[in-house]
Amino acid sequence: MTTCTERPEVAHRTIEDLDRAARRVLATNWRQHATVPAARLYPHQWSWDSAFVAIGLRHLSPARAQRELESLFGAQWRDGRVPHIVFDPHVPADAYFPGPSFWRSGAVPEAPAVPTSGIVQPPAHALAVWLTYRADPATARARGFLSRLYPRLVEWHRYLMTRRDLTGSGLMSVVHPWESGLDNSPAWDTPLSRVTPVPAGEFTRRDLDHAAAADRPTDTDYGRYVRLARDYRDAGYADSLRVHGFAVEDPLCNALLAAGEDALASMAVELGRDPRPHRSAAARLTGTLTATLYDPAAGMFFARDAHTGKLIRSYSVGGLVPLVVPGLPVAAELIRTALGDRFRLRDACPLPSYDLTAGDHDPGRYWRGPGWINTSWLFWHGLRLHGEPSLAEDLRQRLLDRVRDAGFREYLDPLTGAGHGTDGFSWTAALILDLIRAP
Ligand code: 2M8
Repeated sequence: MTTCTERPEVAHRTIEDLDRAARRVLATNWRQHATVPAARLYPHQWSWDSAFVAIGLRHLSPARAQRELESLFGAQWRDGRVPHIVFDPHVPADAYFPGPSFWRSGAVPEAPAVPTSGIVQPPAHALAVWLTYRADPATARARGFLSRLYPRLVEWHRYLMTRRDLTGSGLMSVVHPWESGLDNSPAWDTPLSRVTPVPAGEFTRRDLDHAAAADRPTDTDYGRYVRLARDYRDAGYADSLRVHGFAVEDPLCNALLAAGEDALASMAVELGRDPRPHRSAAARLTGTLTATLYDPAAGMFFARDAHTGKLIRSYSVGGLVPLVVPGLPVAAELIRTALGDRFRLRDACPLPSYDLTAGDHDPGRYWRGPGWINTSWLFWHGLRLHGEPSLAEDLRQRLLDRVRDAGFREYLDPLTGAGHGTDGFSWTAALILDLIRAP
């Protein structure tokens, strides 16, 4: 039986009510040194969630935002990877699946003492570190925030740009749908269809104790997720196309990497170091991303299957996220696509995770249709970056209205605004705090 224990709060009447309630969510989800995405569904620290949380927290407590990122990078592996989950040893072992006993990071020489997963998530961290630093440079300097985080970010990006360049194209690959952040996106259906699912009886899902089954991935999806993670683990987390049944060059991750190199250039200047290697990495990534994953006829970025070399022509919100890249040569085309029928930027809100016109668009099921605040925030950031202040302001207002009505849900029906997934979701609260304070 499915029980939904994390229910929506009442609608918030004013912006002040919304602000207060968002702070409450972040206070409830804070665990001494980091924020969990949601108290019951996700009771550990997640990688890109912490980046978004810091972007909001920097307005409440710059020092706490810095600690959020420092604690994540405290669990960085010696090979440079930043794990997608840092497990809290005080949380019962069966609170989340797959937990530490599945990933067995303790058996890997490169892993830290604290138990972690062995996969990664989208590299939103350099952008978050830079925004967090900028919120209060004096406190950051006093705490040595940038000088400690900068070399760790450099190692993180080096891991992605070298060990994860599985095809030699100059782009990084994700090797598990969980690494993409957009777990059950329809864009992954074709490459995933080659993966044999582990039978459902061989593992116990915990997510369905806290969220409706109709809002979550299916058992078959989970069977494939388990197979891929198990294969990677059993290969000692080695990065080679031979190990990975699933590998895609994804526009969202590569765009965040390019934007992150741009942020690293600014950090280097601040620290009196040479920004040029970061500027050239950003330019190279932007060029390769556009030359390889952009389809001019569609006005859209698509992921590329690393095994077949073919573009996956599925309209996922991940294909709009390259708008975060400074100097993106196809920004105007991408905005036009967002304004069209597939994403309806002017009235659907949050930005749908998947093509509204597709026959298999599902407005309530996770990354197969609902709108999410983080990808909408990234697009909003990109609109401001590319000289579209009025579209950005319109999106910001509608995001605030939606969350005022639905509460801090994980994702929302982009047409009706109905909330789905867990309530009390950290990045929804954090990014709303940031949107409220947008200059
Ligand atoms: C979701 O993914 C986790 C696995 O990492 C899960 O379903 O258990 C995704 O929405 C992901 O993007 C997010 O970081 C994570 C925690 O909020 O939940």
